[in-house]
Amino acid sequence: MRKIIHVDMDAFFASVEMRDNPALRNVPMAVGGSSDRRGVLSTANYLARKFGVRSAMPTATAMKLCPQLVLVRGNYDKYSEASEQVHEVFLRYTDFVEGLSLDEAYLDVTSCDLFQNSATWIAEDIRKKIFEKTGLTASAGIAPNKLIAKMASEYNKPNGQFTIAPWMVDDFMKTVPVEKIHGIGKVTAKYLHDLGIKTCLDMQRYTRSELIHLLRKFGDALYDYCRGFDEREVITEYERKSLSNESTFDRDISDFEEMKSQLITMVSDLKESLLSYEDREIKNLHVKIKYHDFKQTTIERQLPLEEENFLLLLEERWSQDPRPVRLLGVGVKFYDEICEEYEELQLDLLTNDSA
Ligand code: TTP
Ligand code: MG
Repeated sequence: MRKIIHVDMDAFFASVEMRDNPALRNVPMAVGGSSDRRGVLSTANYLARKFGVRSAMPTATAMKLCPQLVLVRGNYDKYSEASEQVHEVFLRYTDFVEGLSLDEAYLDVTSCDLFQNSATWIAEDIRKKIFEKTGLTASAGIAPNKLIAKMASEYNKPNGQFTIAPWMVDDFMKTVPVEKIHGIGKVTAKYLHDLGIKTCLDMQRYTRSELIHLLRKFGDALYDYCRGFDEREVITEYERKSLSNESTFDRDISDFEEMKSQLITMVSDLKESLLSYEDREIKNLHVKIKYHDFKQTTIERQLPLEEENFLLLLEERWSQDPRPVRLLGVGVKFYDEICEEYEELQLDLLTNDSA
């Protein structure tokens, strides 16, 4: 049985701004683009959320809900710096850290021998150390797997944590609405609701093959997920979804032969890096071209990992727009079965919806 902690920073972008400007601390505020330029919000502090203000909401809508809302322009460098500091804290506890976004990560602390291996205490300590280092609060979910840990981190937000021990999983899952399962977006949720599947308990009444019939490969995963069963490992940075190699040239290159020879060197470096990923199946190859005017284009295709295939992609794309090039990139995407199937499914459902 694993011990997984999901950590999620509270109102992340907004909290960074509040930390750095005391005048923002006791007012409803949000980070985002202004309403006259059709901006949307990245996030809002908890005071603003009381008015119904939310992430991804058009700023104009938010201003109607909360006219006194103070709007702050984002400062991505600051968020990124805070994110790095938080990541450094994680690495004091375990090497098995999977960052999901700037403010969110899974940690596998199964083998962490601090605090008598109590994941609950470890999480308390992580949150304390994050606060000491960054002045920001985080919430955490502690559970036997990623699926449940992510749900649990929302329970006592902000600045709280919640543990779901293995013996609590069965009862807990029965009450969970299906849209809380990671990967079930709005479209799939509506599809399931229309079938009368609202909670995980509703879903548990379906057999594995029925769910596969309804939702293909994702249905197979859901059969397990709705029972709180999730074997996915914490995937470290090292085991990511793609690997690429790119270089910006000292001067723009217009000669195709020169581009080819640069590309050959880059492919050989890429192949060398790929030796550490031998167990991953490659889904496709891509070539990226950035022109002298910074316009860029990427071409990707399912082809065997051969130098000549990268050259083929380069030739095909560059010949469509043969201008001087300032950067070339080559890379591969790894196959991630469940995600792939899920993307296809979302598309299908969307298409069916509009039909
Ligand atoms: P979230 O963790 O979803 O939100 P949050 O940290 O602001 O609030 P919560 O306390 O509920 O976790 O996202 C993290 C950051 O990512 C958020 O601060 C801003 C950014 N973000 C966007 O820019 N656009 C979006 O639509 C969302 C959801 C987040
Ligand atoms: Mg957050």
